[in-house]
Amino acid sequence: MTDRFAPPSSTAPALTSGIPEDGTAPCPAGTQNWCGGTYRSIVDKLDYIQGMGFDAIWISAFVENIDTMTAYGAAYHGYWVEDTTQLNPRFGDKADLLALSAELHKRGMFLMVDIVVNHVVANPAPTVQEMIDLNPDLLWRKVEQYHPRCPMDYGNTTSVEVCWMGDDKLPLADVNTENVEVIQTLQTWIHDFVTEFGVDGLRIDAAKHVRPEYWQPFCASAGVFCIGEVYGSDIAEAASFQSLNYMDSVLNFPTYYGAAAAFFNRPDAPLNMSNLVDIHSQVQKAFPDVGLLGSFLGNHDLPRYHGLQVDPRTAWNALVWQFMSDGIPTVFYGDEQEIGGGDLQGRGDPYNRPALWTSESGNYDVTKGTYVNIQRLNQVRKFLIATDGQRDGKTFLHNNVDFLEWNDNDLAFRKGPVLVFLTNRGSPSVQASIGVSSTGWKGSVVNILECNVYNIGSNSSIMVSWSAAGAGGKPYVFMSYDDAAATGICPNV
Ligand code: ABC
Ligand code: CA
Repeated sequence: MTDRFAPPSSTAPALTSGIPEDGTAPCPAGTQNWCGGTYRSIVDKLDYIQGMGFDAIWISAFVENIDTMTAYGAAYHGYWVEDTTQLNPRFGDKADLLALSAELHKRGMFLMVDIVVNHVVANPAPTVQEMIDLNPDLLWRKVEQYHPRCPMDYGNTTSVEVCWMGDDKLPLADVNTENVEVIQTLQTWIHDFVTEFGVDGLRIDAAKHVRPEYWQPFCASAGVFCIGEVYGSDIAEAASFQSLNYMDSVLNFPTYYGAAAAFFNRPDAPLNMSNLVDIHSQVQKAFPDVGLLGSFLGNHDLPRYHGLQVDPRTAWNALVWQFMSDGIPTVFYGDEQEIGGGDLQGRGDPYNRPALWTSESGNYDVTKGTYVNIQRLNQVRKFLIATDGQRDGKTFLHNNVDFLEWNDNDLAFRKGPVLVFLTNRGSPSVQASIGVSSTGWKGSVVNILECNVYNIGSNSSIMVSWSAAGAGGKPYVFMSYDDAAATGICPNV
């Protein structure tokens, strides 16, 4: 989230109105105004991102937004688009965005941008014509370029596609994505934009709110990886975006809900690992390629999991699940600093979007537990991916998670060359263990998370227990001894 991720940069002049003058100005959680982050600020903090091992960033929506106060504050998040074809001057100018793109590519990293096509936001008016007349900056200036206003019924597909999001205080005017002029303008724009700025991927906002056939030619025109936001637990709906070739991929909301149930569900519901196994098994059947799905434990709309009274070891298990299972892991800025924000009813916005440069947000601490855990997991992934073609019949990228043993608390799964053991039992030691036989391994293997060496038992079996003092609730990622040695991660291996 460009406005919130990094403080106003000393390398760029700060905009004035309503923006704190420097990075020390208070911008506490819940602020619905500009905090002043820009593309230059992101450049300043790329070492911090790359230090965790990430090789891509996803920046929030970047086009011209309504720039007056609304019933829900200012458009710091970028989703209240007026004109898709113009850059939002709040985040810098063309040269700044080009500089961000160039700096990423210089580092061998990629740029994904958030695209909002479905709606525009304007000062509300009784009719569409009046809305257009009142708001000279709107790109779409003809009544027929909008769908007639209707309240959205989330249970009805047509309504989801053509009705208006938002509410009476701030309606999100639904663009008529059947209108030929709209279709052509947007296709030309995305092609030119991606080309000019060297964009590598698109995160498509509100993808299910546009008739899905719209996206194939749009993404073809962009010519880059497209990943859609299909918010909800409906597996068939999400999978159709990939199976019917509307776009390459979607953010994996269904498995997110499974992971939430397994690792950090609300305190009123017991944690349930079996639910994750059940949901993700269905996801594997429904999607042609789960390896391309975006996996996540939170985003700018969801409550922060570190705020949900999750045991820290259980949160670590959730992270291991995300990074060692199917898909492309994405991490919402600040989760690496273990910040909270959001409520127990599933609401995140606006408390989940603090400025990261305040002391309550951790101030880019590179020794923070989750920062370091992500670093380790990315190191392991990078090794596995770089050597992926070298193991007969076992690939980390192309073998889907194979669930081996599980109950409501514990899970053992294989993904290509690694064997993972997880639990949601939490930090206190308990009499519990889980084992797998016929692993195909002999001799010893290594838990790459902590560099401890384990002996393989008879029957090629391996077992972990959470009963020893200090061992409560820990995750395990086993690799063959040779693989572990080749990672260079463990001085003792
Ligand atoms: C503002 C204020 C809020 C206020 C709200 C009314 O207005 O900030 O405090 O409550 C942007 C801004 C927001 C802003 C909104 C509206 O615009 O970021 O701050 O909220 O003005 C995307 C983006 C999101 C963005 C928009 C709009 C779209 O990620 O940041 O919001 O450009 C729906 C949409 C989804 C959208 C999301 C916010 O709303 O589908 O595209 N996200 C159900 C529905 C979902 C729905 C979701 C949340 O609720 O199926 O379609 O998402 O409302 C599961 C069920 C699910 C269910 C979930 C909650 O529970 O299986 O179906 O999802 O168990
Ligand atoms: Ca729509």
